[in-house]
Amino acid sequence: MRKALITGITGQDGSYLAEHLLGLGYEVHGLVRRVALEQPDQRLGRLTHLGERVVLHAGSLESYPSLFQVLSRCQIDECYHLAAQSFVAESFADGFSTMNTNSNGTHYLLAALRELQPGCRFYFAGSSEMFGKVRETPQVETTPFHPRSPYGISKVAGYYLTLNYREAYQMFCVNGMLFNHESPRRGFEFVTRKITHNVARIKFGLASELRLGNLEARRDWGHAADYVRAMHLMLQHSEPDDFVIASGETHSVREFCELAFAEAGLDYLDFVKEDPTFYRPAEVDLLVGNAAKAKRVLGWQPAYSFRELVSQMVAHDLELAQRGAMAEMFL
Ligand code: NAP
Ligand code: F7E
Repeated sequence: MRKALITGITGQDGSYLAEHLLGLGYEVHGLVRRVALEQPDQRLGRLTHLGERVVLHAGSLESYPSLFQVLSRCQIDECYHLAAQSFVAESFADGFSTMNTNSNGTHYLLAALRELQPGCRFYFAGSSEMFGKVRETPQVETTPFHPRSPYGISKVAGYYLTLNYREAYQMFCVNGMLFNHESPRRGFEFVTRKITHNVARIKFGLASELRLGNLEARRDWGHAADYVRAMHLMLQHSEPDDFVIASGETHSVREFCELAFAEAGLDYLDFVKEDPTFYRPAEVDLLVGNAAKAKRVLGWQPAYSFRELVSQMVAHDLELAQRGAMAEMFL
């Protein structure tokens, strides 16, 4: 039985990836912060439905010894490194801890793997935020980087660390260059879930308006369930390489609002207010990726359309609201 370790297993992607790997017959291990084991009800919510099927290990990305210990205990074939401070806006508020977790954390993990399990295949969760102020459209694997936030910079560092361990130590290290991907399990601070959550609140009379930042920013939004399949395919390829994963479509935040409110029979113009509080010091205006390489080399294909994604997220949040599960929506 193949064994995989997922860092960031409690997050959106970690939960979908764990499900996918279990379905493929893997033994799935997850690295979590100690506090997650102490407060499972609050912090392991996205894994509840998997019950005892995943083995959790306490460890911290900030501590090389803790990663070393976990990897000493558990022999693995594949390591999916998804843990990160992933909220771009927060990285402007605290760039130092974002850099520390995302860049140094990646370095610690790679160094521990090199020491203990150099044959293990390694996936790094790179991001379209590395392209930032884009130099060409659509963005592909060779598009130059121009990150616009500490988050983007930390991911560029992780990308080059991953590449360096591949080139210097001949380890099977892969960079996924994933564009935005969402789902009903998305964190509430990200714009898509902030919108669908508030559509439901407004529909049920629990809120009267939605304050957002830049409505004209454009993103390439796909579904997380599709994107975790690509992560797995990357580690099955005959050689380590880097791959863009994207839908190939771009939509503005305004369009997302229009569609999400319409799903609930509402007009977004009646509720959405633009609020400079949510503007970023430096914005990424436009992202759209071309995943032709992943489709050609890995045979990857997404199943969800943009409309299906929005519709599923709104339906989920309306159901939560309808069931009176508002407490869960505030988690
Ligand atoms: P997410 O929902 O925010 O999950 C982040 C995960 O990282 C959580 O499990 C979190 O654990 C863990 N984590 C954060 N700080 C940590 C620390 N200091 N030590 C240990 N664990 C820590 O993110 P996601 O959307 O699933 O994204 C997964 C990865 O893909 C991230 O690296 C993200 O940067 C990258 N990415 C995401 C997208 C996207 O659109 N979703 C696109 C490109 C790249 P807690 O539960 O304990 O906080
Ligand atoms: O913002 C604009 C905001 O926070 C999207 C992460 O998963 O994808 C994600 O990063 C856009 C930006 O995601 C609000 O200014 C307007 O232009 O949902 P977001 P993100 O910054 O694109 C990448 C690929 C990752 O790697 C990251 O980990 O929406 N926007 N008004 C807003 N954004 C938020 N959050 N809140 C607003 O009120």
